[in-house]
Amino acid sequence: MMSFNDAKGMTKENLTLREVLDEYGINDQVNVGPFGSGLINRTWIVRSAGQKYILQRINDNVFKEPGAIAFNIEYLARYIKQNHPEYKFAEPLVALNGATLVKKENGYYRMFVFIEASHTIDVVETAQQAYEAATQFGRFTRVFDGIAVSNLRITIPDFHNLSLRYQQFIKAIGSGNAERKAQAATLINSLRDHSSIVTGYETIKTGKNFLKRVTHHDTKISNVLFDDNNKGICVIDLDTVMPGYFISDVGDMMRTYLSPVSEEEPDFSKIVIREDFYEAIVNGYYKEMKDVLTDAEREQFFYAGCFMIYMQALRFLTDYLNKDIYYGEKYPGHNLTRAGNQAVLLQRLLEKKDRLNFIN
Ligand code: GN1
Ligand code: MG
Repeated sequence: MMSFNDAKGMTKENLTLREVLDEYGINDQVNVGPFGSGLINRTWIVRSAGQKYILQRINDNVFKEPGAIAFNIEYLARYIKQNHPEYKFAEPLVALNGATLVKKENGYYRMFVFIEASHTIDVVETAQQAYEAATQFGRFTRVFDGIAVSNLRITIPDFHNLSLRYQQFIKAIGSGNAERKAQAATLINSLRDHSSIVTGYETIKTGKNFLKRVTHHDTKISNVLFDDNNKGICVIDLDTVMPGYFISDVGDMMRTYLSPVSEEEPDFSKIVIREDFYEAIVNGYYKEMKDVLTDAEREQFFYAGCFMIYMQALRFLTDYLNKDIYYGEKYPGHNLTRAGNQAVLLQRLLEKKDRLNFIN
């Protein structure tokens, strides 16, 4: 935790944070420390005058148009105030200049009031947590069901376009680093062998009852706030909210809740599918969304998991072949391990297809 009470000896980064806080009218004594485990944006917790805030810098290599994020959040906030005022919507604070984004030399910042008596978790330990999270993400899409979804801006073009992710993977095999290609040869072949998941996506999305909805696109457990009784409060991290298919949200829950270990686990023998957690995702999501989804969508519930896990495996492996330009690495071969982990997760899920594909 860094104290910002004396400008002397402060790093350039901390001086910038200090300036950002000034733009929100926070000039008191503050303490600032790093927060959370996201891979893309930087996040800090700020303590000032008995109040806690979350401060974030948006990665504008990834989000090339941060204004689109602000537009979407403000658009959604207006809709929710009119139509579901009871819904807890995690809105950013308005800075003194009237905007929800503060631009500095090194990027865009925004800030939230920290919701008291809330916490996040990094690993799903109980089926009940999976149920709570699935309810929250289902509710999020449901409360926006009446909105003109095409008015939302695209914050990352082709973010969950599996066809494009597959093409990028094939391209990386062609142009990527030779040594890394050799290292990854087995995994490359195994992912190529599953390309029918891409064909599946191309077929289902052309169906007229497969709809674009307000989609979160990052439904990992750390994006749900829980209260002290471990009930879900709301969802956070709304940067990737844009029009999308429900398979993105349900699939990313399967990707991140079904196994007791995350994408970071190098011991793949620990990757297993917890069937009761699958059921919890179904029950939580359907509590909110069962009557909203069309028959055509409900038929793809199981496919959602394959879609997202496969896409994440492709993205990690593509990044490994491209020398970690997107995700970075904390140790040599990190993205290869992550990709291998996701490929095993996909395999484990597919093995359970007959047992899990029971709901519609
Ligand atoms: C990134 O930044 P973070 O951790 O919320 C990524 C997701 C991936 C995830 C994998 C904008 O999310 O799509 O699923 O890493 N977000 C972006 O951990 O690329
Ligand atoms: Mg995110």
